[in-house]
Amino acid sequence: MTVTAIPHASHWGAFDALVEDGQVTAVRPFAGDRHPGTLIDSVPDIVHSRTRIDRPYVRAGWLRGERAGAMRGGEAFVPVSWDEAIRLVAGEIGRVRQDHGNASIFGGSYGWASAGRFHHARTQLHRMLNVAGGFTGQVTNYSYAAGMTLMPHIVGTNDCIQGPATDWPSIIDNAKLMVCFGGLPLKNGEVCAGGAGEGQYRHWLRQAAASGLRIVNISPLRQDTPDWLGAEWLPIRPGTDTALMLALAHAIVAAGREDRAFLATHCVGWEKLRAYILGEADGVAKTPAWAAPVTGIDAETIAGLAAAMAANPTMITSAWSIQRQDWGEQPYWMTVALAAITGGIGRPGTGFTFGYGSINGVGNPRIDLPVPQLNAGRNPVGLFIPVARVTDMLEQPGGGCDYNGRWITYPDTKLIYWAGGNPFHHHQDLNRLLRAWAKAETIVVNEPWWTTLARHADIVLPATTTLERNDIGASSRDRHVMAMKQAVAPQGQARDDFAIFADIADALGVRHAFTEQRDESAWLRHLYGQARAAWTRAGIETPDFDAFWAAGHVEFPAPEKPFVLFEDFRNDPEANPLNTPSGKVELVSGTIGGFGYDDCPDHPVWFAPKEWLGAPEAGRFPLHLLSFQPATRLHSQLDQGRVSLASKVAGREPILIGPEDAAARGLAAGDIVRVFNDRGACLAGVVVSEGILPGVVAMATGAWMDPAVPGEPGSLCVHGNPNVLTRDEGTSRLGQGPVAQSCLVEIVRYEETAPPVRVHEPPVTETT
Ligand SMILES: Nc1nc2c(c(=O)[nH]1)N[C@H]1C(S)=C(S)[C@@H](COP(=O)(O)OP(=O)(O)OC[C@H]3O[C@@H](n4cnc5c(=O)[nH]c(N)nc54)[C@H](O)[C@@H]3O)O[C@H]1N2
Ligand SMILES: Nc1nc2c(c(=O)[nH]1)N[C@H]1C(S)=C(S)[C@@H](COP(=O)(O)OP(=O)(O)OC[C@H]3O[C@@H](n4cnc5c(=O)[nH]c(N)nc54)[C@H](O)[C@@H]3O)O[C@H]1N2
Ligand SMILES: [Mo]
Repeated sequence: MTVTAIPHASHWGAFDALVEDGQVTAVRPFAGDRHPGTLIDSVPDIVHSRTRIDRPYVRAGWLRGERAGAMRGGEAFVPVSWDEAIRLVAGEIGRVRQDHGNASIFGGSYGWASAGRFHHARTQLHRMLNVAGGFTGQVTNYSYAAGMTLMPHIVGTNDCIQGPATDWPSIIDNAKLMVCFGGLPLKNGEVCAGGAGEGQYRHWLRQAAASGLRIVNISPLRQDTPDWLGAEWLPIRPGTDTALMLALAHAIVAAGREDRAFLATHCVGWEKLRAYILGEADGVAKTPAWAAPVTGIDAETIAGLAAAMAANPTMITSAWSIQRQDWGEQPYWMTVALAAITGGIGRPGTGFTFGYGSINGVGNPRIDLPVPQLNAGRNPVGLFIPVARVTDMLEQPGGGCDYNGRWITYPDTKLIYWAGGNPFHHHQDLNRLLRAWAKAETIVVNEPWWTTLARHADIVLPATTTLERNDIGASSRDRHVMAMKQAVAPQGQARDDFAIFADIADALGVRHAFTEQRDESAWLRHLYGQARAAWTRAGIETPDFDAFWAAGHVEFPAPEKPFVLFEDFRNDPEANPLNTPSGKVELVSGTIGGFGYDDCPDHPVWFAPKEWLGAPEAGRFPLHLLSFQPATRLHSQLDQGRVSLASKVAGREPILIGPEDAAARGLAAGDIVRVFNDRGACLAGVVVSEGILPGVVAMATGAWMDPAVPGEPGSLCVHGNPNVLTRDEGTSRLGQGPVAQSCLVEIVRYEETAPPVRVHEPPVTETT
């Protein structure tokens, strides 16, 4: 049998798909990737899989007219033809916009979808709904909502989170110390949104290890830095980073080592923040001795680290995780303040950047060039909710929330359309979401797989995977633009999201507005051509589309000199002010103070989280649950692939627990446990680890939620999705970000016979 190698790319790396007899049988890492990851090994399993949706389906009860009020998830699905499915979906969009207005269509559809800049499901959905009159959308993201809402007020930009960061060569050449809140976990470098050509993160961590840079891993988990990095581990109680940062600041100020010149010339509000740190404002000096019982780190260690930070060029980085918790704005604001106090901002290799350890490509040297991008068009409705307020929106039509200085009124949602995201993975308190989900009359989902989301839809439309279509992969953090060539025919009756939406648009009379009369091939040329024009303007020579497609990729040249964030501002703050009201770093923000939010005042403060190990409820639920990013998949994607399946313990999602906490509960490695709190319960498989702070347990996100009784809120998730346990609340009225990491639980051995995990099998379907 002949084997053909087809170049392709994904969020988890670039590869050649090896195709035999119409099947992807294996993958081979992209030859240009010096540090390929292992998640690509799951690709053949997900393309050809029992979990694929073979044809369009409709929920049986929906066909009988059981709509608003129906609890989804437990009923059989009835197969329908594509023509019928398109007619039903277009009919519902038409009916809802006519009877209730376009704002009653919720099309936020948050999620990563697949790599590829044209067939990006969420963008395609937004384009279709926009030409159909608009929809209620979502702003910010689950990754760093609190941070991205805060930073423009503080430093005038989000570049320190999502833009070009002070690069690794600059850190390695100039910093002597790197202080990492949330560590630099190797696992998170396995992915890069949009499709990267190289595992850059692994490369730069190796370079940092070889350079002798002193790295401090401040995290409840030792594994948040790989052993070979030689980092020091400071185990911290979850949710207390702000207290530690305040104490570091106190020790530096008490020693008279703060960078007074920088604080005077480049910052506003230092006096007020200083008074708070010293306790002049509230009578509580934020000393290392004060922070010790809060953080679990002894005062001497804190003072020692503060002295090292004052004496050495220091890069401070905070993982995105530390703001996905109660008052998540505070640790981020305090990170900036600490970098201002140590004076490193805008100097080579020092200062701060968020998320060096959060995703592949942060700090990867790259000339700032645009990548091909599909435009979603303009939303005539213009209504949005902060991304994580989706359950609130469904629960309280006409209600609303504060968000970043404005009031957001929730619409009366009748129709939900999701393509390219998985709220039954990503959202917190999934039992509450399941109840609120019943408010909708119709829920439409495009999905390649029978995910927990697809199982909770009314109309399910089978989408192709990237291997079944042509696309262009690219990320703003990588120097490659990758051809993603079709490797196999669409599986079953699956269709591209673009084709599905083109037909829905057709039924609504707006086909040309949606397609602009281009097919896939014309779109790829068009998007590449637009980006190439920008590259040419920037003086970068690149091949034309045909040459790019034939070669399989384009690689941009590396920049000639290291990039330093805020360098121009540092050198001349008058000539290069920040885009803040003062033009400076706002240690105190008059704008935020003006909002009058008691949960996000005008300067960084320590607030005890609502759920943490220092709280009284810690009696009933004495363990802090971290639900971090999975090493073996991307969120819920690839869960049915070999890499994720191999990591399960007794078929369940693993939970890390320390030896003392395990012994206290009579637990051993390999046991199945019930993890629970008042919000829900799931099963998990025990992994005993020395490298976890006592009182803390950790489970990755993304195991497909598998309720023992589908459709019943509160039913035990037999597979191990931690979001049946997490709390659904905003970080504060400023950012309204999710707070998944602030979560207490208890664990007991599961004594009964554990029900089988069924979510990786198709649900019950009726025959026509
Ligand atoms: N407890 C807890 N929860 C968390 C987090 C946490 O740390 N803890 N992290 C949060 C974060 S940071 C994020 S970003 C979110 C991630 O949440 P999501 O981005 O929603 O997670 P994914 O599993 O990537 O979901 C993408 C969905 O798109 C589908 N899909 C893929 N390709 C296509 C396609 O071509 N067409 C269509 N129609 N569908 C496609 C996939 O099958 C999958 O169901 O999770 C959040 N949730
Ligand atoms: N392999 C893989 N990589 C991924 C993803 C994936 O799904 N799979 N998802 C990607 C996405 S969308 C995102 S947003 C990023 C997220 O990037 P991050 O948010 O940085 O990732 P997490 O793994 O949630 O958290 C990093 C570490 O922070 C630690 N931590 C948690 N709470 C605290 C705390 O209160 N204090 C301190 N000091 N440490 C704490 C945890 O031990 C955890 O391992 O990851 C990306 N990378
Ligand atoms: Mo994320």
